[in-house]
Amino acid sequence: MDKLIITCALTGAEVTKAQNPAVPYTVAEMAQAAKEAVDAGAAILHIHARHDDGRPTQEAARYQEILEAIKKECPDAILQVSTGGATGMSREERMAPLTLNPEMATLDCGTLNFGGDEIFINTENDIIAFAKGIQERGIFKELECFEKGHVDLALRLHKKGFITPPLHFSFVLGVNGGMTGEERDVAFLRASIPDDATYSVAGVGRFEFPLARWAIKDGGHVRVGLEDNLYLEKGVLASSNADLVRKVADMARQAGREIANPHEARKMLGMEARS
Ligand code: KMH
Ligand code: ZN
Repeated sequence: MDKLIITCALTGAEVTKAQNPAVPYTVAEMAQAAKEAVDAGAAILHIHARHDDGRPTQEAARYQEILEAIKKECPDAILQVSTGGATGMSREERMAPLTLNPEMATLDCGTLNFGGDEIFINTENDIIAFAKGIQERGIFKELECFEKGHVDLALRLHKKGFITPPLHFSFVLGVNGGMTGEERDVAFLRASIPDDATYSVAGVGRFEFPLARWAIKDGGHVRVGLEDNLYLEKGVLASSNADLVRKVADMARQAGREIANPHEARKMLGMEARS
């Protein structure tokens, strides 16, 4: 079986230090969390920007500071910027980090309820605009799908030529408003993508490790991190992003799967070499 690609979602836009003091906000905290996560086995870092007080931002200048600081600590890691940002942000605002030409970016493939009154809006035209902005810069995309309709829409836009291969999906399951992260859910999604597509799972909250275990066995890849889950186990807060990465890396090794380094991950995903 292929080696396991671990992505670490370092901070997200929603979780706070009040919930877990290890959630990084500042540039220095992001860089340190990134280094620890990579040392623990992460090949890809999923990056949101926050202000020092924790407010999420998509400002290119802030992303630039973060990307530079992370690159200094982990020059080989694959840096994946979020174009999801936070709910309520405009399309233009969310696209700003693409101007920095990162190696990888998320492409969110549909709208969903996001708890309370929040709606994470990704209309068909939004998705087409994001896909264009990502692809015309030669950025590698990860197709973020929070439920089956998102997979279907991504495949429809692929058929129409708006989303070009290689197709690499991320099944983000367990959001309050999206699909849950039971085994039957991920099996259904996995069976819905083309045979030559790759995928990673990101289980939110209590779904993080059961989904990881499933994907490790199935030959998929895994995302963990404080954006998705604050706990190492029930009632025990993770003391760092690296804690979560280490746990999934140990699970993989115990199951006989080796961990991919960033170089191997690029090859496995079909990422083009960029100068
Ligand atoms: N923060 C969520 C509203 C992504 O990074 O592309 C969206 C999100 C998805 O986290
Ligand atoms: Zn995200």
